[in-house]
Amino acid sequence: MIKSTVLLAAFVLLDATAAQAQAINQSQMDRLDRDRNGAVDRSEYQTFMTSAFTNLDKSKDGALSRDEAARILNAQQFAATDADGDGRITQEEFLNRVMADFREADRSGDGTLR
Ligand SMILES: [Ca+2]
Ligand SMILES: [Ca+2]
Ligand SMILES: [Ca+2]
Repeated sequence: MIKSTVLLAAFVLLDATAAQAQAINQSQMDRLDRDRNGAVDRSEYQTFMTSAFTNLDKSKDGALSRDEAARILNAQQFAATDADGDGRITQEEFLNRVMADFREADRSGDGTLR
């Protein structure tokens, strides 16, 4: 199904159980699919990721430090997501990255994951 590291990590973050860390299962897809039409569209995905960002930003300064991001990103992923290289991941940088993941996962290019 979805092979995105960041997406998987966000689920881990929100659910924090070993079993859920292994794979994205159907119930997790259902949590993303808010209107229950059987597909996850861009806005549903973005809503989910925005709340994941908010949960990660413990200091509430609008950006993720390396420590805050450590639960979902390794050093390499952090560097790839921190587009301007200032050592902080802003919400914009985070969403740019995860929406790129969405486009990659959306092989059919119809704007939904199903
Ligand atoms: Ca939907
Ligand atoms: Ca922060
Ligand atoms: Ca940055």
